[in-house]
Amino acid sequence: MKPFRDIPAGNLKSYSLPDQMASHGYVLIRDLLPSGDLERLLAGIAQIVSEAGWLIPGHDILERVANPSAACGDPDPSFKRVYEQVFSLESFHAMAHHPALRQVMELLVGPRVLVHPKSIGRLIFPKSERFLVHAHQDHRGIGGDAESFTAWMPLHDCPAELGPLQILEASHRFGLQNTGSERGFLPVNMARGSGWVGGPLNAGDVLIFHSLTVHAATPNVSDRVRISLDCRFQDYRRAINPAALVFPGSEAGGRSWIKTYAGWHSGELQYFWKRLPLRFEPSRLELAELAETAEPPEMRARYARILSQLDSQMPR
Ligand SMILES: O=C(O)CCC(=O)C(=O)O
Repeated sequence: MKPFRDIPAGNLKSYSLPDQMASHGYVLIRDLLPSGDLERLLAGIAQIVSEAGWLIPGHDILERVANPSAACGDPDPSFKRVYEQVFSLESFHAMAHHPALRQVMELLVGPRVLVHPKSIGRLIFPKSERFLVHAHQDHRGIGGDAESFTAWMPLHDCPAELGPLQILEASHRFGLQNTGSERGFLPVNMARGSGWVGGPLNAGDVLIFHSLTVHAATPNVSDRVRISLDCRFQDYRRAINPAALVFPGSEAGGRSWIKTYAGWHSGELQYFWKRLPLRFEPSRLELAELAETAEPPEMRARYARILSQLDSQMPR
């Protein structure tokens, strides 16, 4: 496989990120995030997974040596219980707002940056094929305007054996590609693009890709849990899917922003998107219609949840 093209963070000014993105569907910026900031978040997450029994005792928890008998992943209930704790960390959400990342996003989308508030933490057990994220395009799940971007960052060095992400270069030029499967994954050999690129991604590196760029995780064949974050960004004048701001899968009593924020020290990053003039796609009117007409019935219930959470969060 061809190695990633990369840009050293110190040399950003020599490149046009929009041009690089338009040509290749991704940009990899090396050494963008300071190791101390990543390590603080890694320590917080490692503490949670260690207390859950996911790590072999007797090692430095930052080394994340996995306890194979605890192996789990989404949607296992044992995984979800631990993930809720990670998702509630103030430092977890703060990473998407890191000034270095914001600066790069401004170079890419302009000054009106919208950070999608639901960053995703990947806690990937080794040798657990069933949790491998296969080839897909984020736009299929994220919706809204296709001109949105994912930033993927490991919180520790991620050599090939830990299962870093790989990218199908220039695949964003082919629009939404046929998946042929319910789960939205693309058969690797049929996905269109100009060849897969990959390689080690280290702490501090940030891999940013277009919402239509095909990408896939590689298997974690090490003995350690891989911990990474993926965060999404766009220009806030472009449409956003309201599902990105609420918890469409959560029935009453499930995950909520109130619960997420319960232990936070600062209000600065809470509900930050309410201050922005957002345009929703689907609109509230369309959501109301979808809540009546969408098929199957579970989708109607989902749209109804999105609308009711949106209305209580951002009354009209
Ligand atoms: O980190 C992973 O395993 C998958 C990440 C991914 O698919 C994404 O960031 O969209």
